[in-house]
Amino acid sequence: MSVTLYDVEALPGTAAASQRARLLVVDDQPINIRALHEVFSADHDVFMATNGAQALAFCRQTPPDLVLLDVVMPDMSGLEVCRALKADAQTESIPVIFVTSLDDPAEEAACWDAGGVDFITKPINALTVRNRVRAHLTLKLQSDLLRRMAWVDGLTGVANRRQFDERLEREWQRCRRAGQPLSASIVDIDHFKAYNDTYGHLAGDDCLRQVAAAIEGSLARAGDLVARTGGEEFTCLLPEIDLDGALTVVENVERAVRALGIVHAGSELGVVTVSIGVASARADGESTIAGLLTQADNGLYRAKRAGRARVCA
Ligand code: GH3
Ligand code: MG
Ligand code: MG
Ligand code: MG
Repeated sequence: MSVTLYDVEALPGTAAASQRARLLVVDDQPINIRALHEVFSADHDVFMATNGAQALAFCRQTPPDLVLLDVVMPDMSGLEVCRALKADAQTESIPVIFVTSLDDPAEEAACWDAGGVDFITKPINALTVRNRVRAHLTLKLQSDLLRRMAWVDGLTGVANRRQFDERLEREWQRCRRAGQPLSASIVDIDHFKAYNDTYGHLAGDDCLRQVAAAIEGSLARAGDLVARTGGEEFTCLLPEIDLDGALTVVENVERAVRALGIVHAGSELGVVTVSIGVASARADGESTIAGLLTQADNGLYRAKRAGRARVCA
């Protein structure tokens, strides 16, 4: 059996471990920060924080690729900082290496328990710390890459079916708890088989990318999601919005795709268009996720029947 290892450096958009990474050094003693800065500044962008609050704020705003974290600090210990990073979905995947002068086994155990990936003692040995950091950066980049391959549609860059299913379940539960509606819409490119037949499969792929970007660009709110859920079919998830609101959003989607002006001789309007079905539900005892999607699909069917390039609820 042969195993294919993906070459991280060969993949577009992926920073390799040999490329500059963003490291955050957290220590209350400037002299310790300086020592690590000296080790890494030639190869990486080194950022500094002298207390826990600063470190957490930095990680939430602009997550670094790795954190080198002191344990003993006056206001908030490194252990607390690490636990806070691991408890937040936004920062949990940032690897934390503890750098400490503590050499007590119980203290070391506490660092591992807090979620650190490594433990380095001071005074630091430049060769050791450089290679440990390199190893953890490589692991981090590889796991980021795997996550991206598992969750993102390779052709268009929007979410894939797996991410969509996972988010749908989560949003359904969240909207149910909040007593909020959840809307969904299915967007299907009109006469796309004819487009491929006339302009070729490569042009078809390019069209899919443009349509995906147009849909994504029309969804304004941070919680909205578009996923490629079929060959030339996209599903939008619109949390906390009722049918009227969802109709407004997807009418914009329909117009945005048409406005791309992608010539399509075999289409009613002479350009690539989409048909959209939309539905909304309250996640209470009566309704189900499957019911919501079936309703959206019925709307899509009606939009096709009514002449395409339109939205139907
Ligand atoms: P309708 O207006 O009724 O939706 O007609 P349609 O031709 O769009 O629908 P149909 O389901 O008959 O054809 C879908 C086409 O989408 C067929 C298939 O070749 C094409 N397609 C699916 N996935 C891809 C892809 O990844 N790239 C390209 N270029 N074409 C794709
Ligand atoms: Mg300290
Ligand atoms: Mg289709
Ligand atoms: Mg179609």
